[in-house]
Amino acid sequence: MKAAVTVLALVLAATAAGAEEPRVIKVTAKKFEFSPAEIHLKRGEHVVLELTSLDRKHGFKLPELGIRTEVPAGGTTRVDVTADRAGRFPFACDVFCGDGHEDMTGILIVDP
Ligand SMILES: [Cu+2]
Repeated sequence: MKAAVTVLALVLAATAAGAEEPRVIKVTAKKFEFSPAEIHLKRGEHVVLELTSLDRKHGFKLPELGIRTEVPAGGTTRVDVTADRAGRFPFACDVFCGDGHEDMTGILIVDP
């Protein structure tokens, strides 16, 4: 009986831990676009953006939420995002990556 209770406690603990895992949103970066270029989340939701470059080094700047990071060539960078307010927040590559770099933009849409 004691063993059964222990197993149940472990299962409950594992379930609770799983519920706190942030949602991972995979985003690829390449000349000259982010995909998806439109990312949705809910206000207060903790998500992880997993940014992967398919070619060279890129930047990821989302100034209204204070986010700025770089994605190495062929590599992946994870960045935590929790938006405390709803709105439409533009992001852009801020590492010059060639003609067309200026078009490398996207938008994070936070639903209320
Ligand atoms: Cu760029």
